[in-house]
Amino acid sequence: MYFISSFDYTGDEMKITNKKLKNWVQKMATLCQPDRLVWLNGSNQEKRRLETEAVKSGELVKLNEKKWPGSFYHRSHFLDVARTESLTFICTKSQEEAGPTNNWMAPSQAYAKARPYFQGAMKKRAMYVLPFSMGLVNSPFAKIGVQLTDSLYVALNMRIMTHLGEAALKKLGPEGDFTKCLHSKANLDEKKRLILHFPEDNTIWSVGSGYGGNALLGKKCMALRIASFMGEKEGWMAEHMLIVGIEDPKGRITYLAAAFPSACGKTNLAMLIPPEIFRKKGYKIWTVGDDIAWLRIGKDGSLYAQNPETGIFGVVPGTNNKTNPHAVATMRKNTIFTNVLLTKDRSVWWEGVKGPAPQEGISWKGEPWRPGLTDEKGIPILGAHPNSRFTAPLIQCPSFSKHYFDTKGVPISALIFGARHASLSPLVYEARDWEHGVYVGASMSSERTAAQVGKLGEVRRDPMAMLPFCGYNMAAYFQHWLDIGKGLKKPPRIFHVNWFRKDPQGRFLWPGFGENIRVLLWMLDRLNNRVPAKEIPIGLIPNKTDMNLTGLNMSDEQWDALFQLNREEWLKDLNNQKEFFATFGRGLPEEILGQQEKLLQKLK
Ligand code: GTP
Ligand code: SPV
Ligand code: MN
Repeated sequence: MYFISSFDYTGDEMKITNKKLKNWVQKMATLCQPDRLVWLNGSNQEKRRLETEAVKSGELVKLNEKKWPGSFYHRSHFLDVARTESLTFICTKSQEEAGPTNNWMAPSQAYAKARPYFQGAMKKRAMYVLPFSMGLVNSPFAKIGVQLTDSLYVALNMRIMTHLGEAALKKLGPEGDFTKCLHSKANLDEKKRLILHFPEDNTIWSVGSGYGGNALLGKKCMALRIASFMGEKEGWMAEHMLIVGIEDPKGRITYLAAAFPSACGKTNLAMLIPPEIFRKKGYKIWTVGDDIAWLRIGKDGSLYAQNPETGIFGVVPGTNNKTNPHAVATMRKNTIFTNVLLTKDRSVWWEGVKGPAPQEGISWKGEPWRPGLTDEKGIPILGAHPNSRFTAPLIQCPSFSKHYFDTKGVPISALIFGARHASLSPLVYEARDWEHGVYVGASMSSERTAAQVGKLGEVRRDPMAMLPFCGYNMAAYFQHWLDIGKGLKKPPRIFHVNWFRKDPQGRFLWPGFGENIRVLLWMLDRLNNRVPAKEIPIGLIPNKTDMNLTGLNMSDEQWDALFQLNREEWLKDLNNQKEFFATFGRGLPEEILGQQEKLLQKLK
């Protein structure tokens, strides 16, 4: 048996009472052969020690303390800058369980394939043991995970993103079960990279990547893929959704949850600042979550949402004081920046930040950079990678909602699906009822962004923004949505939005960002039956007079351009939907096909 040195632990002695945990750690250490084990307790003292170590090893650069207090810079390997969906697998016993949208491998085959990659992968490295909770530790709905990793960068990110430390261990107790998350960056070889999920074993194995959703296993791997699998069995849902509260002038707060695909505006909507005319009236936005929502039916028959995370792992490019001032404020301190531009004075910069670019710097690729630099084809060389990110504590967000701490979650009045479409979908439309709303979500598509490896801009189907994150067969997932609706006394209304419609010149037709409040307020009016809506084949759209457009100077032509419905384009999309839905075979709920048929009739 491989010898494990005593705990490298500087705080109070941590008691590991859970036998399963001890045995598993021992077994994984035997496989990976680290030279030491470091159990994290989550203390501030420990944080400082790990940061110092990471700076010493070069994993982190300490940023200018005056400009970016408590903050660090990291560059991931230049071939490891986004989630790699083609290397991500759901490893259930039967392929049927994973469904046609997931890559699948049989568990035995997957373990056998990855084991050699982990074999001795942590030689001369530490193995950090990260006990964490997704969800407030004192919530009955929290789920415990333990991640083993050889990356200090990952450990420090997980510390921001999850309830990490002793409290999670205590909650686990001597008998509790946990998601076993094994991670090694190994040698960051793309050819030996695998992100494997074993929902039936409550286990995740990730090897060969050190970045984002591939490596921070509490996030997409556990809180979405594994959690969605658990949710289907236990009667709740794990969704790729922000959670936001809108406070009206009377002080009433209405909560909405919204699913947009990666890099399509969740973080931005979750913390938007209403334009002055709305602020003056007394409207306020409260942020509960920006990426993941766990939803369940409450005792009163309403839908409740909680954010299982503690931090934001947010897109940096394009973030500035005009587009998202609250994100700028959130990242002012205690933040880890990844793959942005590093300047000489140990500050950071990115495309789309306000103000002039620095005269020189080190790009996300680790190469010297200056403004105006182009490649041999004349294409500008970016300082920051389009999927560069900041990791910051959610509590630093000025609009952070104290109701984040409500252990049963916040009551949800409406759900929003959102897409990035240059033309297809209008600015906003409302589904006629829950079943139609489930169809609207199931038939979502969106243009691909830089958040995952693949062709930018390519439209792909992305049901409920969960295509890359659903841990089981999506046909069963659609059924689960329908079933949840039946269990709700008054199901939330469902809307669809598209902030990204473009004019023929390629300019966005809608100003977006803070102005999106106008669309949210129309939704509130709809919820409260204050305004009628106009029925079109795809659903219900606003009358121009029913949306507050004060200060936008919007002409009727502009409004029409935002809502115009191109039947040809929709019929084409319906064909594409049909092909997609056909891949599910007979498992697909008939309601989905029924709704699709209804739409076809209306379009004709
Ligand atoms: P993930 O963290 O990948 O799940 O993404 P997200 O959905 O949280 O996306 P985020 O809010 O970070 O936005 C991604 C990109 O969309 C950024 O470049 C934003 O500037 C841009 N964006 C967000 N909201 C709007 C909007 O209302 N209009 C326009 N035009 N762009 C927006
Ligand atoms: C996304 O891609 O949807 C993200 C970033 O939120 S990652 O954590 O890399 O998945
Ligand atoms: Mn996301």
